[in-house]
Amino acid sequence: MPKLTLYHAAPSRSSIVHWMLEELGEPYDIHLISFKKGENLKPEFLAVNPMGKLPTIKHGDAVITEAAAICTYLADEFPQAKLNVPIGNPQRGVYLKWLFFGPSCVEPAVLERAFPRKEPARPAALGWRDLDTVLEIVSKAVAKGPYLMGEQFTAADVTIGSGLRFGMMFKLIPERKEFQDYVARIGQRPAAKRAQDRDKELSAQAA
Ligand SMILES: N[C@@H](CCC(=O)N[C@@H](CS)C(=O)NCC(=O)O)C(=O)O
Repeated sequence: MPKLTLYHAAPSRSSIVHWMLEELGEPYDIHLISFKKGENLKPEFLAVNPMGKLPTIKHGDAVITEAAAICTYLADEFPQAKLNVPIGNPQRGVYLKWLFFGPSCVEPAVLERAFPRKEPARPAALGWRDLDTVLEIVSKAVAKGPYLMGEQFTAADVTIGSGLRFGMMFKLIPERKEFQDYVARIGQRPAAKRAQDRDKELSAQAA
């Protein structure tokens, strides 16, 4: 079986993929990258990911970057973990919508609020419209529960859930009750706890 390697720094967006790998239950290696030492911008790592960004994974000879793409890839590549909604299932479109909604709408809307422009752009010109609209849509989706796709926990919960968790932690997303309940619910999953505990250790070691 091709080897799976996560290029990782804790805590960072690669923690999203760390959790996803724990959910998968497949063997994987962690290759730590120190931002402090600038290892992500050294030639050895830029040869793997020219963006110099984490998360990055290697699966055999394939390099995959972008957290949501990695989670989508892993869920499809290891369907036995039941973290995807497979092609042919009528719910697949909604599942993909949530996987894209994180990096296309939630993250840019949050960062735009955190780092406002001098000249506000027209909401219609922005793919994510505005943060209030985005948060309202996510609130309604997570309030139903238990998961975004209903009873099935999927890769979309790993990406959207991580975004909400980190967003609230850094006070970039308001602590609405429906977000808190959802993040607490998915944070109870054994895989989430394993990834978070290991990340705490890794972060303490790196400090
Ligand atoms: N669009 C990327 C963003 C990845 C990203 O910005 N990662 C940060 C860590 S949280 C990083 O690698 N920063 C290092 C740098 O830009 O030098 C994704 O969603 O995976």
